[in-house]
Amino acid sequence: MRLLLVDDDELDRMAVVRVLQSPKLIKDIVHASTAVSALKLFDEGTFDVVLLDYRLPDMECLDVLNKLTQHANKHAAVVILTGMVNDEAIERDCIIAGAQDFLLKQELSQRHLTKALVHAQARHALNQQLMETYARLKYLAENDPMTGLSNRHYFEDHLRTAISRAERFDSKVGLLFLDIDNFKLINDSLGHDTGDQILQQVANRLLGVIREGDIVCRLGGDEFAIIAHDIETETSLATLAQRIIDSLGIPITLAHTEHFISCSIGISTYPNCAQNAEDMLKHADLAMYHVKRMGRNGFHF
Ligand code: GH3
Repeated sequence: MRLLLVDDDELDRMAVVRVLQSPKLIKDIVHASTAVSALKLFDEGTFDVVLLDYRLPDMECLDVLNKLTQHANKHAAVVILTGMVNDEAIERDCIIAGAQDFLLKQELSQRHLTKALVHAQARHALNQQLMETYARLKYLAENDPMTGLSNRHYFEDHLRTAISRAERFDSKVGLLFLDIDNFKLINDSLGHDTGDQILQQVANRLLGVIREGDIVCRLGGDEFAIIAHDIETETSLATLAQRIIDSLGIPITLAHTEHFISCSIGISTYPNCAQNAEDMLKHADLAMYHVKRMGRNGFHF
């Protein structure tokens, strides 16, 4: 175990070192007397546990704790040490901010501290696993596994949120509903695997034409949707639709063979054509079918 011991009081640091004389547990103890030097050491090295004094001269404990626990690529269990009389509110705040334990300096014994460090490390490892599992499940719940785009579930949530935000800020939201033309023929003539690869290429091209912050989703099958935020005029959506048509008009090359595709796009806007997510989707869907009836490869409001 490699430990970063952060305390501005040298005598207190020495007391901890005396308590931790179990050489099997602690491989290395690195000392820091300020928050700034501790954070620098944390940036530069790898630690299993940080033992952090609650009162430091240069930074609030919770701020240091947040920086340690939210560090982009470093993970260590953090245990708070305090010389104050037990304060449950502070203890609770530290645990919520990610500390694994909160220990009173007056109560430190070798057995107590050793046990606390081992438990903190184990709890921290378990939390890491839970967080990774949560992130993986969230990704699977919100994304389409084949294209990596957001899925229908995410799309519906996001569209509702975008409309609420537009209502609050008096702005406009655009929705483009896109269906690839005659995709069944592609599958039937070239096989499902080639169809899948074409869908992946379509996803990449759509990601390549949208503005930063806008969202592309695969609703299912050969249907995609784009949510455009803060649109100024409907003309900007027509420009986006034409950019998509032009981008998908460039042949898709797979295994040295060019495949030609086109798409039909229906467009709706909030608040002009619809007042809620369901009606927006319905309106865009109807507009898309109008394009299909008119001969495909185009867009309609
Ligand atoms: P239209 O222009 O009228 O829309 O004709 P279409 O052939 O595209 O008709 P439709 O949209 O109904 O067909 C969608 C096809 O997409 C049918 C289905 O076999 C295919 N499909 C759905 N999901 C997938 C998938 O995940 N991979 C592949 N390769 N094909 C899929």
